[in-house]
Amino acid sequence: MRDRRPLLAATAGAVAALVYFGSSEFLAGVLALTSAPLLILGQTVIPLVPTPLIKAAIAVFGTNDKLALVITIAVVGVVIGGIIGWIGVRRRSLSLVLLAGFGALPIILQFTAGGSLTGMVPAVVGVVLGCAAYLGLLRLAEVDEAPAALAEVDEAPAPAVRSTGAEATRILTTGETTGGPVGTTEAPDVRADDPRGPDRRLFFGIAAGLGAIGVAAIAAGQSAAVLARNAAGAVAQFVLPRPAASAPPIPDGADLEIDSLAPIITPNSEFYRIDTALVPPAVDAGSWSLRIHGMVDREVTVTMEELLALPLEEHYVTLTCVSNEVGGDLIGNAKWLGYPIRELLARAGPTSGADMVLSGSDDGFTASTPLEVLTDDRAALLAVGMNGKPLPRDHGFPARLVVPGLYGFVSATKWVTSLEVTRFADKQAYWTTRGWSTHGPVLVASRVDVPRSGVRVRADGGRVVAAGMAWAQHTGIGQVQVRLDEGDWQTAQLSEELNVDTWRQWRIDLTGVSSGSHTVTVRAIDKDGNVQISDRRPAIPGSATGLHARDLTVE
Ligand SMILES: Nc1nc2c(c(=O)[nH]1)N[C@H]1C(S)=C(S)[C@@H](COP(=O)(O)O)O[C@H]1N2
Ligand SMILES: [Mo]
Repeated sequence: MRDRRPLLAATAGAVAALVYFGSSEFLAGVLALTSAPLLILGQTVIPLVPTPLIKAAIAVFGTNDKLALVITIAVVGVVIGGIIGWIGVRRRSLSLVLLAGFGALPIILQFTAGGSLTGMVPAVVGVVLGCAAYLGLLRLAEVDEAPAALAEVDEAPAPAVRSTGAEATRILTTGETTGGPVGTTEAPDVRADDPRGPDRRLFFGIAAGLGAIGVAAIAAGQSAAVLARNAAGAVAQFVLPRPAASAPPIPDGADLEIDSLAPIITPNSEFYRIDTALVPPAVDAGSWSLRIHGMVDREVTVTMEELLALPLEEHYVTLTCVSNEVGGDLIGNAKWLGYPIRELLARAGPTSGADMVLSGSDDGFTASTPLEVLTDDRAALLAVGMNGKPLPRDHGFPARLVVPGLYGFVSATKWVTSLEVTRFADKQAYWTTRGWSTHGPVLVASRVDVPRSGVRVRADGGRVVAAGMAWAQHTGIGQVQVRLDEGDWQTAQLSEELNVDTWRQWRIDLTGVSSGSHTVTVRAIDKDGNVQISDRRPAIPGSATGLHARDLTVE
């Protein structure tokens, strides 16, 4: 008869991990604590993940990359739980020490990061319940185990131990691929070769039940956390003042209104989100303040009340991420309401020699922005409003920076709390220490939105409409050219410009298009005559280059 104890113990360990995550996530969610273990582990892992892997994850999971990370951590946790459980077949106390140790990891991480005592509650409860589930399940499984059998394994010669190990590895792999409660599939054959089957069935039933409760509790905890954040109501209760200077009205023809073409103004709910925070920080507007310090004549602190009383300005500015791939959608355009950073810096009086402002946020992110860009006449804003609404929490509530002409990673700090006037020679920002450039001017770029990829196009008498977006923030788009296959570059029609800081739409009627496969390629030229770079270059360190092309099949 095969020794089933490694399987049972590994199952108990895996279930213990689910009970641990489930109870702690649930408690953290319900108590609105930010110390949920999955969250803490995720936040710890993010900075350690190599940038290429982050990029790959974003490419695969898009904005669900954070959910993917949380699930990965939970799965790894369950596998570790299984291995620890299996160790417990022969070394019970070691397995308990390991279970408690892994369970306490988030507590230690949270504590070293200055967490509170109450913050420890979810993980401590999780450890206690997880260990209890493990011991309880083992007891249930071993009711019928003959103590002699245990001793036999303990004293087994090396080859026997190895085979036990191999068996457990096989089982863990099975558990991983089926993803579900390991026991449900194993139970029937356990019963077949074991006359004491019913107890085993009870064991697997309870294990599966506990595991399912654990998974449900994780989901409930995460939802409760989201609800609690939204119910905090800070964003809802925040009333934006009327702008002292409104944005000029949107000109006719600013939006060509073509199906599948990105709208000229991106709704807040569809605006791309990029940040290193697993959960957007919950910043209280009432206690928020911005500190301007460093190489300044006098340190200045601005509270929200003071900020809202200042003459705020509205500006359309297009924001892009440096990691945007050629043809990608990490770009959006919004009407921002805020106060010019230039005015705030003038209050503090930057001293000579300073050439950079290191903005910092509530979540530890930093960005290095050239001082001259923040002091010239462009609409670099400390923004509180986005498309007529307070900033959504994901986009930096209650205040963030928006700087025309620079990629977000060197300028658009969300949840901003400090501006340190300094020098590029002295300080480095978050992404710069990870291989990205120090300065991040936006390159002229364009993409094809229409026809959508994979769509068969009906050529209407040989005529096909192509359309897309083009941007060259703070210089402005001068021209967009399109070509069919290897043909000549043709000039596209442009939407009316909102201002030089925003993107524009383009459209073209391609004529004489034969049926079959074709490629539409686009390139933009800015108002200074800079032609979009056609050489393919990866995003690191200063944005991907290359021309966007779309294949289409004409019927
Ligand atoms: N605090 C904070 N601010 C941040 C980031 C971040 O990770 N943390 N990411 C930056 C990057 S890389 C970009 S592209 C923009 C994206 O802003 P959005 O999420 O509002 O689109 O925010 C910037 N501001
Ligand atoms: Mo970015």
